[in-house]
Amino acid sequence: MNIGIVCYPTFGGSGVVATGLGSALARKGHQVHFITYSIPFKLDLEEDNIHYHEVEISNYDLFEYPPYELSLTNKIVDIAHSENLDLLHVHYAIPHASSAYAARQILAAKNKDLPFITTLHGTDITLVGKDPSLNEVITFAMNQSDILTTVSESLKKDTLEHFKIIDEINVIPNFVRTKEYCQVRDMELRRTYAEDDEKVLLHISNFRPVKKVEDIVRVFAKVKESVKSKLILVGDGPDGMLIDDLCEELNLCDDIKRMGKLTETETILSIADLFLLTSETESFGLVALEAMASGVPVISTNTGGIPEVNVHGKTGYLSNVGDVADMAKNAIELLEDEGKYVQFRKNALSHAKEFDIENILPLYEELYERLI
Ligand code: GMT
Repeated sequence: MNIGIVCYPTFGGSGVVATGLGSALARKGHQVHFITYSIPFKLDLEEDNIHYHEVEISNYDLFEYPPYELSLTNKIVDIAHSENLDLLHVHYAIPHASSAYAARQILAAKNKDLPFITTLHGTDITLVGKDPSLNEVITFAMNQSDILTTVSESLKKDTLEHFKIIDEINVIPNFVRTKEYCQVRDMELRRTYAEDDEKVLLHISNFRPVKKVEDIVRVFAKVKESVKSKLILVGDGPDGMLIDDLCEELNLCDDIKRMGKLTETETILSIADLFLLTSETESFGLVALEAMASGVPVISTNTGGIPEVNVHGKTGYLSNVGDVADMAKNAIELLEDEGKYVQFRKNALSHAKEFDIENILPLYEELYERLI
C-alpha cells in the first residue's frame, strides 16, 4: 500500500507513535510517506520505504498567522497524486483531520479517492478540541474521518462525552518495540548519576503544566528522606524554570540531574529503578509503557488511560492526581522490598510485551484493508 502519514514532528507521544507505526509498516513493505513541516524527530530517513515530504509554509508578509492548514492540505493533495496514495492516516485531530477532509474533497473533484483515518491522541480532545473556537470544526472533521481511532478506552469515553460522534470509535492502544529496550543495567553509565547504594528515579516529559513535574520533585523529596536516591529529569518545556526554582527551594540541586531533551531514551531508561509520572491527564502515557519495556516499575497517577497501561499492585502503583504523599509512600515501599521489587520488574516487562508492535500493527493493517 502507499500510505500517507501526517503528524506533529516535535517531541511528544503522538509523533512517536506515528513514526513508530510508519517505520513498522515500511518494514513490512508498504511505501510510507510522511507529510510534515519538519522531519519527525524519531524518523530514520535511511530506512527502506520511508519517504519525507516537507510542508512549506507561506511566509508572505501580510500573514500574521501563516495558514499552515492550507499548506498542509495542498501538500496532501500533491502527494496523493504524485505518490498515488491509497490512504492517509492523520495523528492528532487538530488541524490534521480538517486538512485531510479538505484534501479528500479537492481530490474527489479530480476523481481521486483518498480515504483517511484519524487517530486521536489525547490533548486534541481533552484540552484543545474542547475550546469553543475549534469545537465545531473538529467535531465535523472527526465525523468525516472514514475511520476514527483512539489510543485508549479512556480517551474513547472522553471523546464520546464531549463530542457528538456519529460512527463507531476503534480503540487501538499505543505500542513499543520491546526488542529496542534494554533490561540490563549499564553500571558504568549508572555510576555517572548515582552511587551503587543509591536508587535512581526517572521522569521524562515535555514539562508542560499537564505533566505536573513539580509533583515529581515533591515525591522525590519525600522518597529521599527514607531511601538514598537520585532523580533524573529528561525533557524540557514551559515549566522548566519553575522546576529549577523548586529544586533550589527544596535544596535538592545536588540530587536532581536535569538532562534536557533527548531523542533517544532507551539508554537512560535502562539505568532507572523507578519511573515517575504525575500527570493531571494522560490519554495513555506512552512513556510509562516505555519504562515498563525496560523493566522499570511505574509510580503514577490514576488519571485517563494510565490504568490501562500501569497495573496497580503489579507493574507499579497508582494514586490520585496531586497525592504526593501516597506516591512517595508507594515508591518507598517498593524500593525497600527487594522481593516485591524484582517481581514488579518482571511484571512490568511482561505486561509491556502485550503492547509490542507485533501485536498492535495488525490491528491498524486490518483497518487499512477495510478502508481501501
Ligand atoms: O502529552 C504529551 O506528552 C504529548 C501528547 C502528544 O500529542 O504527543 O501525548 C498524547 O499522546 C500520547 C501518544 O498517544 C499519549 O501517550 C499521551 O498520554 C497523550 N498526552 C496526554 O493525553 C496529555
